[in-house]
Amino acid sequence: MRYAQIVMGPAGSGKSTYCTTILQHAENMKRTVNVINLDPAAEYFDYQPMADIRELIHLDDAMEDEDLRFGPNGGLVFCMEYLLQNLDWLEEQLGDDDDDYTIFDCPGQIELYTHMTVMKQLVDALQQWNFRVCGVFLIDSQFMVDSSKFLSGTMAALSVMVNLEIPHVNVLSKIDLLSKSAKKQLDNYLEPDPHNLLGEMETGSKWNQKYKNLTEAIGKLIDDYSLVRFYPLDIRDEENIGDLLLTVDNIIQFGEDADVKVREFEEPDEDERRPCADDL
Ligand SMILES: Nc1nc2c(ncn2[C@@H]2O[C@H](COP(=O)(O)OP(=O)(O)OP(=O)(O)O)[C@@H](O)[C@H]2O)c(=O)[nH]1
Ligand SMILES: [Mg+2]
Repeated sequence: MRYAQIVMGPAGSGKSTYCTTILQHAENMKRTVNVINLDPAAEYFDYQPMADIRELIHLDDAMEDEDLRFGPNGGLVFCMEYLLQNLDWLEEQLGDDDDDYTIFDCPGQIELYTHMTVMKQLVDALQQWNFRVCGVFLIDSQFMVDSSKFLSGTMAALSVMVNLEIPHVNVLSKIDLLSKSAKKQLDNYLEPDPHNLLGEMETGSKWNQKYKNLTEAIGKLIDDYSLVRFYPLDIRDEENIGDLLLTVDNIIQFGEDADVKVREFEEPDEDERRPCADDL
């Protein structure tokens, strides 16, 4: 069995930083994790990628081509479709190790995940190559500290979950940037009670008053089916990073199939044996 995380989220939500953070944490634990950059428009990231889509196609190739002349958004979609047409490239980059663990740093274009089929096709290919895949969807926690934004973030996460149909973890990134009061407010949303949240919204805008019933129905749906949960991530907190990695590992059952490692050691010779209480 092989293991993979697909790291998704809106532009600038912290995907590449998450990959670097998990990679460093794994290295500290003497664990081998690889990161593959799948963002054809990436300009900067801190990790050393095992493979980089820009060697196959770069966003500029799609934008500067005389025949294609894509803008940045269409160009990005084109690049991802190009990747799907050249999956043998990715398969070769991944090699044929067993029990390997790969993190895919994906582009920040939300429609790739919410309703297009590109990522779903990528996931299908990975599954065919024997990967157990977990989706990791990042949302910047700074946008999640009021009820209406929380609900819209939840709906975005939900549409990704429904579109990809894989085990899924939602992460609230950049917790270190929140003020003390914002952090407190965020606590209300980590184990959200939609009724409380909706109570907060009632005094809101005209829009909220008009669509109160709709919002209430959405909140109830999310609550009734326990559909969406968020894990906060503070990249300065090693314990927090370890807990999140453990959550994802459990979801993809990483390590469950591994053989038990038995360390062989020799019994010390009689004369080398240290005296113990029984000898006295
Ligand atoms: N303080 C802080 N800054 C962060 C964190 N995560 C990301 N950032 C910053 O937010 C910016 C965007 O982070 P990236 O990791 O590049 O985000 P991304 O989702 O990969 O962005 P795109 O690939 O452009 O969509 C960078 O300036 C990061 O340094 C975090 O947890 N804490
Ligand atoms: Mg990035």
